[in-house]
Amino acid sequence: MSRGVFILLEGVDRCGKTTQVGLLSESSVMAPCEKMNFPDRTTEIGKTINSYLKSSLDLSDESVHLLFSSNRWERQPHILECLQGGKNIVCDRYAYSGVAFTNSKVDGPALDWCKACDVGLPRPDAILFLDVSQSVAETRGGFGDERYENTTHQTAVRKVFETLKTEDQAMDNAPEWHMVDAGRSIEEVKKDIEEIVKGVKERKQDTPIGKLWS
Ligand code: Z5A
Repeated sequence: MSRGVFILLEGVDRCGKTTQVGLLSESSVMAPCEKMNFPDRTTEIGKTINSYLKSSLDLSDESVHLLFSSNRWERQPHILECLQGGKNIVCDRYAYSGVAFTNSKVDGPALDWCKACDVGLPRPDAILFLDVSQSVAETRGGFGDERYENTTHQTAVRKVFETLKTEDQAMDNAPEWHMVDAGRSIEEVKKDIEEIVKGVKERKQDTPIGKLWS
């Protein structure tokens, strides 16, 4: 039996990740499929992260970064269990958001420090980066409700994502990166994503599960 594949959707705020993760998880291309998202606000750690994002709790940049990372490590056994059992995973944000949102802060922790906490997590097979201009993202529902949802920070976040892509592309064992134009209609973006995922499955489902950034 082939293992499951691990598809990660990343991007700036309001790029449409949640919408497309939902659609992809219901598509026959990904069946059988488990849908995940980070932060997972349902756990005790996730509840603390939620308070931080809603600005009802203040934490140092390092402290909250470690909580975001820990929130992924607490799901590591389940991720491995799914993949080993032949279940595909589609995930809304992961360690890439973790590094991008922390390292982009003014005087934020160094890139290597940010990455170190997530080294060894299950490695996604592919990152589909939903690319949408900042001006379009800000016209979409709900922008500005939470911490980090401001133009200056989101612009800095984009630059770190670009750096992470460049670093991954220089590594032998890294996820495939695919840039998806997310400024189009929901249906057009969905079709593109499904085509990409078909190819990823063919290339990856008979390879070993990798470890992130190692
Ligand atoms: N964060 C962090 O700091 N460290 C970490 O380790 C991790 C995360 C994992 C919360 O993340 C914050 O946590 C986030 C990063 C930080 N901060 N910011 N910014 P989250 O994932 O829980 O929440 P979010 O980033 O704010 O995601 P979102 O609001 O769910 O946005 P989205 O998933 O990209 O978009 P959406 O919900 O699918 O769509 C937004 C709206 O646009 C909605 O009304 C849709 O109907 C509409 N939409 C979607 N697609 C389209 C298209 N194609 N056309 C037109 N309209 C569309």
